[in-house]
Amino acid sequence: MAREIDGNLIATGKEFVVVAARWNERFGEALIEGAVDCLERHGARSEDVTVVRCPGSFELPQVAARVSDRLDPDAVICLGVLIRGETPHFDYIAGEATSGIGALGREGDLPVTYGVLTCDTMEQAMARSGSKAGNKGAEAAEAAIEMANLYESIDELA
Ligand code: RBF
Repeated sequence: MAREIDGNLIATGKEFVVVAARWNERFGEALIEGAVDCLERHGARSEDVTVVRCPGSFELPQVAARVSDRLDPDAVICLGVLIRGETPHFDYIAGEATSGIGALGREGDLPVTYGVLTCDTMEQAMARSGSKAGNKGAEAAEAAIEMANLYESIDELA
């Protein structure tokens, strides 16, 4: 039978850094709350979870790279809220944040997960950062737990 590996959702004993952009703060704080709550419910100790706030989503990859290097956690979770305005900035910033976070995950040693909302309206931002229709911060945190355990399982096989 084929060997199968995957990552479990046990966060006990693991360290996480949540990097969060300050823009659209009301929704951003709800994403942070969702992420931290998810990590702790899965067993992470509160002293093993660090929240780092940066100016905006454009800066997420820069700060995520820095904390990966200096704090060496088991995974980094990036959170931000972009709401489409009248300017093309939305697309530029969303593109930079998305490709920068992806590149860091590929090129660095750690899992880096993506909880950046790209919304047309405030209503969408509310729905994606709430507790009823789902909280994308919690989803990104859950992915980070799974990825941290998956990397551990892969390393054990190596
Ligand atoms: N950052 C966000 O995280 N979400 C936004 O919706 C957002 N909108 C912006 C719109 C404009 C026109 C500009 C110039 C910046 C915006 N930023 C936003 C901030 C950006 O990510 C970055 O922090 C700043 O441009 C400073 O480098």
